[in-house]
Amino acid sequence: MKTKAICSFFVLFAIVAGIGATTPAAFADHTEVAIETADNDLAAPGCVETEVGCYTPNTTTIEVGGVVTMTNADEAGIHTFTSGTVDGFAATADGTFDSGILQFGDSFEYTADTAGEFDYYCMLHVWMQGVLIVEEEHMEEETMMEEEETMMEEEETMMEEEETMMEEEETMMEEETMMEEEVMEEETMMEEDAELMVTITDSAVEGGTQVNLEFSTIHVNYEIIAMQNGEEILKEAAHAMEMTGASHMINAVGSDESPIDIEIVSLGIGPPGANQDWTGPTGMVAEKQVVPEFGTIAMMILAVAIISIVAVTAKSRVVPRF
Ligand SMILES: [Cu+2]
Repeated sequence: MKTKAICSFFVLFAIVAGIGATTPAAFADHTEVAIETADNDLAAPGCVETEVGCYTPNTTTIEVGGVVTMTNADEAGIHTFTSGTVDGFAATADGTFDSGILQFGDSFEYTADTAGEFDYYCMLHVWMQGVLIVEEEHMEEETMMEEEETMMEEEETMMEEEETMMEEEETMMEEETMMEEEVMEEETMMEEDAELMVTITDSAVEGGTQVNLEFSTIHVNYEIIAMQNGEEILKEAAHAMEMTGASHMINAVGSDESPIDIEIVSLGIGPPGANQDWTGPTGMVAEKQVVPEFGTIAMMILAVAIISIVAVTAKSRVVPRF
């Protein structure tokens, strides 16, 4: 009998030692716990009221997934760890766990797979009562809460980003609208401009100045006024049948001292003579000051060309000698 007790004690020690050895200290509290029958007079009712209690510890907490090792450490008796409640002397097992009868030194392992608060008792001594509290794993809970927080933060960030994007989109749309409006304004202006654009070019021709006009549209009725030294040297009303339609001769040459100022005034767009049907803007379209730079060079080139032809002709003339 003594041998058996010693053996049992060794088994118990081995189990406890094994638990201690295999369990990291940080997780020892809740992933694996040990409950023993208390060192008390368990054979008599009322042990639960004593400071020592009936089970040690009397209330045990473990996390879900943890293993509870229930050991009968009472040399004097056999006991059980049976989940359920006791009303007076009537015990009701709830079936969560039941060690069955444990001899001294015997152990029963229960894996706490369900969260909750479980009363348990000894079937042989119903006054022996304890509580096993199985909590949701803190780590998991914390991790989940952290994950939830992270997700909420991410959601917030996403919402903020979405808001920012929407704001940016709105801004872009506003900008686009503004740009479109600007383009439309520009187009309108261009349309108005396009109705009456005139390009004025001039060239010195035969002691005078030829003014060429190129309109942006056909059928422009206009007046051309040329002024030099405060005198009106040309004033003509004309009609541009084609866009590239008109040239006017001025019997004067512009110079730095006496430039010619040319002014084109629109009288309206429409068939010549039908003044009442003319449309489009009227008034000044363009003005240009004619200075003789290009004209002078052209005249010089013309003069050089004429001289060259004469010279070549003279040289190449073959005079037969007899
Ligand atoms: Cu018992």
